[in-house]
Amino acid sequence: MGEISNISSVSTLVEIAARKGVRDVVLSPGSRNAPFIISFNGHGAFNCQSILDERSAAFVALGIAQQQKKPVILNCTSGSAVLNYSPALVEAFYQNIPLIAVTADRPSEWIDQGEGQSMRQVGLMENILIGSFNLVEEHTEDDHWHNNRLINEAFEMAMSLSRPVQINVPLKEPLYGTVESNEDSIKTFDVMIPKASLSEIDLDSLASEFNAAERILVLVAQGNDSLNCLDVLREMNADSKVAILTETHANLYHLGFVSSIDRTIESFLKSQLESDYVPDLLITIGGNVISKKLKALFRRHKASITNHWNFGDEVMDTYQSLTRLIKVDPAPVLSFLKDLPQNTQYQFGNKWRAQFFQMEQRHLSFLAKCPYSDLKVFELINDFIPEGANVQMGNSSVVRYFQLFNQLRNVSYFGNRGVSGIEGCTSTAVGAAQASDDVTLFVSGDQAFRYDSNALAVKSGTENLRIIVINNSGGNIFRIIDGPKDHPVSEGFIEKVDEHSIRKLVEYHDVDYLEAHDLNSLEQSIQSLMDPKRMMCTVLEVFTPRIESPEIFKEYLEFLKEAK
Ligand SMILES: Cc1ncc(C[n+]2csc(CCOP(=O)(O)OP(=O)(O)O)c2C)c(N)n1
Repeated sequence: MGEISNISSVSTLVEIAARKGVRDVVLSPGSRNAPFIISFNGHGAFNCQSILDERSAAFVALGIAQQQKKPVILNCTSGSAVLNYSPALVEAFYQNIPLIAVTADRPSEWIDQGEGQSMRQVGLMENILIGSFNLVEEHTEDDHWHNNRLINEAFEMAMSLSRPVQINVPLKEPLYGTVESNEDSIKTFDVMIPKASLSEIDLDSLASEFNAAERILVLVAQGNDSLNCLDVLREMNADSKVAILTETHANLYHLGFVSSIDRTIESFLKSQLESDYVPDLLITIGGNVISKKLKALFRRHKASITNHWNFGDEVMDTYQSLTRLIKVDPAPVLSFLKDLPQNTQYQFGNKWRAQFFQMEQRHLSFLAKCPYSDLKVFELINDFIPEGANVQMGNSSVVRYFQLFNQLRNVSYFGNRGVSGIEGCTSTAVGAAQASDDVTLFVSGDQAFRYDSNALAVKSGTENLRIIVINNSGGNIFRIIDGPKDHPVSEGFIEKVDEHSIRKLVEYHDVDYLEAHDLNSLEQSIQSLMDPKRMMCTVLEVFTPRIESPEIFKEYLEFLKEAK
């Protein structure tokens, strides 16, 4: 171990972090947090990196934690720097990702006393954190015990609940003193959480609802918990009354599951047929659902959903039909249910699967004739995604286009769908690339890419990052959704048309740049982008037609609708 700060609260936190197994630390420059910068670098247990823009830094940390499924520490100076962490922290909160934001602060007596870079930091972000801790300045042994206890509690909370915490640390000058180590006075404790399981009585009551149901639909959305359900869901999929719908970022691949939900449901939406696709037992697993159309469908027919079981930690009554919140791992429960005798009289699951395959054919025949547009570009992107790739889907229309295409085997999909902000997707992809040896492909809209361009300043560990920016000259989503398109202020204020190329932005950051304007140049440039010999983070800018792309997308939906 090298030199660490002689401020006890700092050295205690750093040592506890090491003992709890945290390895990645994203630091941002500053003086108030210098004791942490010195200690994390000096300790020897940590991989440290420095990122100037705290908003970007926090999203990079999110990307690392998302891939490693382990907490990552963030550390910044006092003042507004802290608030720049908030977009990534709220995203982490809703994606169940453990981030530990260690924020340096002025001593409490100097808050609101005209000091620079000082503000009311304590409890500032409580609403978007699972825990908010404020350390004390250490003058006595009890102060040290108090800090030691709070730090342990904060780490355990973040790790056991898989959500973000803040540890705010008031620091008095001098800030640069160092010592060898104070390990002896530091203690750790851990928390043991029993594995929850349902009683036989509970299982029996679920079994009777499962048996009584004629139309069962299992919907799996974003989340880390669903992977262990894959095998049991595969078996359940053979039950004629059970349909299994998965969103891309659930990362559950099986040919027989109904993925590409929007594409599958378009033809019956708002027709007399739609009620045939509504379950009487809805089982949901995972977090937020991307498909707005599916949510609207189930809400329109909430009266027909006799039972809705949600496997989760908190009440989330997305379809206004919740009857049970089940706070256990879904896999053993589903496993128990799948072994119940099947009733082949009901064909609800088979009906969904037939619809899925029919619409897949329809999708393919439209694409065979589809002119150059956002939709066509996504077809080509999908064709070139290599095995084992980690796909980071940008928000806005990108994630929706991805969901129209079949999920690829051995490809993982991620997206910031906790709160769906566009301000940190590139940084998240940077963090994910750093934490993975596989190719990380990030696809973004042009506005989102401009927003988070500071992400390109991060160079280390991004050799495997490939970025495709769909430049349709602004927020094209607002030409797709009903409402904004024809409004007089839309172009300047909602769609916010922006005709600039992002080339200069990319070149400013010394990142390799490719561009495409049509199908031929796109095919060539994607090949070059995905060339395994390419050893550098590269951005491919794909120019697509701003007006035609949404029109072609609407024609596509019409074509799907016409399916018999
Ligand atoms: C932080 C944040 N601000 C604003 C929004 C609202 N918003 C959603 S999509 C979008 C436009 C995105 O444009 P672009 O990245 O070019 O993608 P496209 O719509 O063309 O797919 C905006 C501003 C948001 N989601 N997050």
